Amino acid sequence: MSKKQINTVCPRDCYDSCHLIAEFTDGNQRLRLKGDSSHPITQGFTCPRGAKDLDRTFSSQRVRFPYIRDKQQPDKFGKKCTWDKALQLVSDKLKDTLLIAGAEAILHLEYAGNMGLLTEYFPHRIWNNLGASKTDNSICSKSGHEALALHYGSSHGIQPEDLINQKLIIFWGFNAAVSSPHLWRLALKAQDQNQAKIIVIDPRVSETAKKADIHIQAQPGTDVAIAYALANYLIEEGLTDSVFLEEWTVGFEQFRAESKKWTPDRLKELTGLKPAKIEQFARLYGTERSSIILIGLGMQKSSNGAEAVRAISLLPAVIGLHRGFFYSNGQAYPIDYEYLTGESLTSKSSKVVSQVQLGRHLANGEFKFLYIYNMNPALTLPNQAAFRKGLLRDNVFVVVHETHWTETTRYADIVLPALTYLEKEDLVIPWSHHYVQKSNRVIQPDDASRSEIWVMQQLAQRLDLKDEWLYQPPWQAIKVAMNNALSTPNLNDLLNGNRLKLNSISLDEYSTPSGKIEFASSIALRHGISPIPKQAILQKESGQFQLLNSALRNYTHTQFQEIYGDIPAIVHIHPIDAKTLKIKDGDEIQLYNEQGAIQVHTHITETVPPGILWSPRQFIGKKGKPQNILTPDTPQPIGNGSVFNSTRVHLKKI
Ligand SMILES: Nc1nc2c(c(=O)[nH]1)N[C@H]1C(S)=C(S)[C@@H](COP(=O)(O)OP(=O)(O)OC[C@H]3O[C@@H](n4cnc5c(=O)[nH]c(N)nc54)[C@H](O)[C@@H]3O)O[C@H]1N2
Ligand SMILES: Nc1nc2c(c(=O)[nH]1)N[C@H]1C(S)=C(S)[C@@H](COP(=O)(O)OP(=O)(O)OC[C@H]3O[C@@H](n4cnc5c(=O)[nH]c(N)nc54)[C@H](O)[C@@H]3O)O[C@H]1N2
Ligand code: SF4
Ligand SMILES: [Mo]
Repeated sequence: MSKKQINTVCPRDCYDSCHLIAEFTDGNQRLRLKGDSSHPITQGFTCPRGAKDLDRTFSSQRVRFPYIRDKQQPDKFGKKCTWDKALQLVSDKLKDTLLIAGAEAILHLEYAGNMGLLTEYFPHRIWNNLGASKTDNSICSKSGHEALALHYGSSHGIQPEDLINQKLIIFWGFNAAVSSPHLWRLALKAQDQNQAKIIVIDPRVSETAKKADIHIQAQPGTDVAIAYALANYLIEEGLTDSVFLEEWTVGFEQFRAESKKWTPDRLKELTGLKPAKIEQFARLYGTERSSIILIGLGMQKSSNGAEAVRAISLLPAVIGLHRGFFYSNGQAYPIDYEYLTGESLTSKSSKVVSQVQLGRHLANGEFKFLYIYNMNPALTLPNQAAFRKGLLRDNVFVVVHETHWTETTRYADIVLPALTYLEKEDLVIPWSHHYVQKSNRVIQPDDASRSEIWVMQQLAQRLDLKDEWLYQPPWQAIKVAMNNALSTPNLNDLLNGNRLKLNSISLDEYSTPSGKIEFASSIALRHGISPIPKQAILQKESGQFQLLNSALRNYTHTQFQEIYGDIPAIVHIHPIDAKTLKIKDGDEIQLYNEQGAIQVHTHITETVPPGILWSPRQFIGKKGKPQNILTPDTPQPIGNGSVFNSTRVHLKKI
C-alpha cells in the first residue's frame, strides 16, 4: 500500500535545517516525521526534537485562543476572547502609543523560534512601515560574524558536506555531538571511512570531546593564545605557505610578530597545556592540508569570544587554505532580507536597541508597547531581573504571539495563538548547508491559531495602513527576495517541491578594503580596535567560578520541555572543588552573584576542570528563579554580542 508523504523542513534555530518527510500510515491514521535520506546533510535521521515536533504541536500546552491577561498575575491564564476583540485591543493600544509617544515607543522583539522566511522576516513589514524600534539581534552569533568580517570581509566558510572529504576535523568550542547532530554524523563518517582525525578544543570533556582523537583541554578564554601558539609552531617549523601568504593576504608580518611571543612555555603558563600536546596538534595541522576548523557559536558567546573567532579563523590562511573554517553560513546567500522585511521599501528609519541589554532599557522606562513573537525572552535573555522588572512596568503593554504557553506569556497583557510550522507553509534558509525546499503544511491548522502574516495584515488594516507592500502575497515577496539566491531562477521549481541549491559567495572572495585576507585588519584599525587578535588577561576573584552553560540534546533552548519535562536544574562541579566546599553529589546548593541567586542540584564530575562549573542553559532553578538571572548583559566590544559563558558565580551550600 502506498504511503502518503509530505515534504517539510525543520525550522528550528539549529545548524542542520533538516529536510523531513511527514509519512502517513495505517490509512492516514498515523503520522510520523522522519529525516529525508536523499538529503546529504539530513542523512535520513532526525534528532530527538525533530522527531517529537508533532507531539509538541498536539501538546496540551498549546495556546488555543486569544487571551486577555493581567500580567501582574503570572500564574493565571487570563480570559479567553475572540480574535476580533484581541485585535481591537492591540490596534487601539498601538494607535494610542503612536499618538502619545510616537513609533519609537513601539518595540518588536523576536528571534529564531521558527527560521522560516514567512515567519521570521516577512511579518516585520508592519513594524518597518510604522518606523517602530527593533533590537540588534545580538543574542547569538553577531560578534563572531563581525569578527570574521574584519579579516575576511564576510563570515561564510566551508559547506558542511565537504566534511566527509577531510582528513582533519577540528571542533573548536563547538559541542557538535549535541548542537549539530548531522554535521557531527558527517565528521564521524569521515573518521570511520576516511581515517580522518577529530581534534576538539574545549575546557570540558564534552560529548564531542569524548569521541576526539585529540582533546585540547584548556582554560576558557585562552583560545587566542592557543591559536597564536599554533601559528608560532607552524612558522618555526617552516609549515606556512609563503606563496599563498604573498598572493592572498596582507598584514602577516604583524601577526607573525605577535605569534612569536606565544612560545610553548608562555602558553603553558597561561593555560596549563603541555608543550607536547600543542606540538602534536600543530604538526598535524601543518602537514595535513585537507582540514577544516569548525568554530563554535557557543565559545563565541563570551567576553573574549569575538577575539577568539578572529584568531582561530586566521590559522587556515597561515597554511594556505581559502577560508578553511566554518562558523555560520547565514550571511553567505544573497537573499534580499531588506526587501522581505520592508526595510528597503520605506523611507522611515527605526531606532535600534541592544538585545543583550534590553532588560536595562525596559527597566529604565523605555518603550510603551512591546510585541514579542518567535522568542521566549523571559527565559533566554541575560540579566532577567532587569528584563522582568521591565515587562512588569504598568506603563508598558505586552503582546505575545506564541504557539505554546511559555515563561514570556506569563508576563503578557495579551496572548495570541500562533500556528506551528507543521500547520503553515514557509521557506527555511539554513545557516550551514545550502539546500532549500518548500516547507509544506503537514496538518490542518488549529482552529483558533493564526499565522504571523495574518496577524500583521489584520493589524495593518485596523491601523488603516495603505501601502500595498503590506498586503503582498507572501510567495511573491519570496520570489523577489530570492531573485539572486537560487541556482535556478524559477521559483516555480521550488513551489513544485524541488530541492534547490542556494548561490553563495565563493570561498576565495574577500570583500575587505584590500580585497585580500587581512591578518592585520584595516577595518579594525579604523574603528580603534587592535588590527590583530588580542589575548585578554584572565580575571577571576578567589572563590569565584566561571559558569559555562550549553545546550542539551532534547531541547532547543526552552522548547520541548512540553515533551521531555523541565530542563534539569543542575550544575557540574569538579571533585576537588566539591571537596573544598564540602559538597556531596546531589546536594542542593545556591549559585549567586551580584545580580541574584538560583538554587540547583550538584553533580560531581571530572568532565569540568577545577574552578569551572557547567550547567545546561535557560532552565528555571529549584525556587522558580531563571538561570539567566545570573548571566551578564555586558555586550562584547566587537559586534555587541552576548557573553553567557563569561558568567561568574559563587557557590554555597544550603
Ligand atoms: N540540542 C540543541 N542544539 C542546538 C541548540 C539547542 O538549543 N539545542 N541551539 C542552536 C544554537 S541557537 C546555537 S547558538 C548553537 C550553539 O552550539 P555550540 O557552538 O556547540 O555551543 P554550545 O552548545 O554552547 O557548546 C559550546 C562548547 O564550547 C565550550 N566552551 C565554552 N567556553 C569556551 C572557551 O572559552 N573556549 C573553548 N575552546 N571552548 C569553550 C563549552 O564547554 C561547550 O562544550 O547550537 C544550536 N544547536
Ligand atoms: N543562559 C544562556 N542563555 C542563552 C544562551 C546561552 O548560551 N546561555 N544562548 C542564547 C542563544 S545562542 C539563543 S539563539 C537564544 C534563543 O532564544 P529564544 O529564541 O528565545 O529561544 P526559544 O526558547 O527557542 O524560543 C523560541 C520561541 O518561539 C516559539 N515558536 C516556535 N515556532 C514559532 C512560530 O512558528 N511562531 C511563533 N509565533 N512562535 C514560535 C517557541 O514556542 C518558543 O517559545 O537564547 C540565548 N540564551
Ligand atoms: S532540531 Fe536540528 S537536528 Fe533536529 S530535526 Fe531540526 S534541524 Fe534537524
Ligand atoms: Mo543561538
